[in-house]
Amino acid sequence: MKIQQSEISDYNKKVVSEHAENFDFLSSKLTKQGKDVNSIVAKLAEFQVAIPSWALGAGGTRFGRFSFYGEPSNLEQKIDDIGILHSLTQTAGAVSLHIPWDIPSDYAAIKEKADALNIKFDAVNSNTFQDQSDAKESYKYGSLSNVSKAVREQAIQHNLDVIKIGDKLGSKALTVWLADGSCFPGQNNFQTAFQNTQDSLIDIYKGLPDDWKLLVEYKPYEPNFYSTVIQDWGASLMLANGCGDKAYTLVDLGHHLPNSNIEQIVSILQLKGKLGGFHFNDSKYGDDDVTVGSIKPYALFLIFNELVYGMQNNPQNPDLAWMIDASHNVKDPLEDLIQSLEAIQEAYAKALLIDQDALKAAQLDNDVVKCQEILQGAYRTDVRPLLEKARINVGGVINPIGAYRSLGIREQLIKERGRNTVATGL
Ligand code: PSV
Ligand code: MN
Repeated sequence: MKIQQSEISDYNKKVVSEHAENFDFLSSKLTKQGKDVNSIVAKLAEFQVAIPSWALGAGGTRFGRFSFYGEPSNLEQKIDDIGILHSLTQTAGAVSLHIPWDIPSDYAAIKEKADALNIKFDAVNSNTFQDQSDAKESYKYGSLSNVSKAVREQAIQHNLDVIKIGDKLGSKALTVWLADGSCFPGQNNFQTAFQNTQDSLIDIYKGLPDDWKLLVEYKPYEPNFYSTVIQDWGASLMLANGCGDKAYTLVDLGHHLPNSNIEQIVSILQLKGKLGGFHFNDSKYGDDDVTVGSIKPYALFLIFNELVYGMQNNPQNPDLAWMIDASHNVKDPLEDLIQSLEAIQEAYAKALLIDQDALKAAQLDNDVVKCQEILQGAYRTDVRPLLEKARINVGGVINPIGAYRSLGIREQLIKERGRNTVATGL
């Protein structure tokens, strides 16, 4: 199904007067503070976040999975779902594929569909954390780090195949996340596992087209519970540096031990020109993968403060691959993704409100109280009218969740696809 532009404008007509009132009030307040409202709105409209092809169905846990009715059951339908998200929000203009879950059967057709919906193919993700039914070797004891050369070769070849698939679609980055590690002390030799991983990544890197990036994701635990080979940003950065200029660290918000200072990590990586990608989600305890901004919105804002600073001051760091990497066991996946997109935009808008010159002056004066006032002044501003304006300007809806419900989109998807469809993914 496809949302018609007329449905969007009809919906907007119903809520535009309330929006206009709120926007005018905020805009005049911000203008008095010396802010360039139009430029903030334009930046919000430009900011696009990739939707992972595995987040369009309901997630699950190791205890069970309760599917959500009308889930997409093939890649075409997944792209349709992202088209719905993009029509409403105008901020979901990309898809990130996970291979082999989402190998296109007809490349030209899938490209044509994505083009028609204005969706680009962002980073492609390899999967060496599950065994495939036709695989010769098993990843039970690791993939790129495995003590067996045959297993490592199979995993390297899989990554090279993923690059080929992405290349046909216009992707420009490969994201590697390894589940490799150990569950018990003594199970692995840390040095051997790390060196094997570095050597394997170098082999993959050799097959990377010139205009591609290799993004190395880290994670401290799970599914291995004693150690992971790429446990943190330091390990990822060492491996990226060991590969070369086109390799970068990828930060996933959920891949840190509780209370890690993620804003400091992204800041220093940008200073070194080595932050390549970003996976958004939120968590309370571990890699919980819940809706972005649902638990720690202030932490997300502080991270965006550093990202905005880096985008403005670190030309040595390339543009980032932004992606939502969340899962939702009890919500409509599309509604959940809309909430995540909104939370990302909100944190970005608030970070754009920070007066960076005033903050720098307060830092130079060691005026700690003023520094906090500047940050929290921006954080406490209700920026939603700016997001609404950004969406209106580029053909989106004022209130995406409101429109999704009033247009009865899930009901239409159930009618088209049936109740018992199940999406590929975890
Ligand atoms: C692993 O937890 C991860 O964050 C990686 O990005 C994977 O590719 C993704 O989740 C999906 O399993
Ligand atoms: Mn991730």
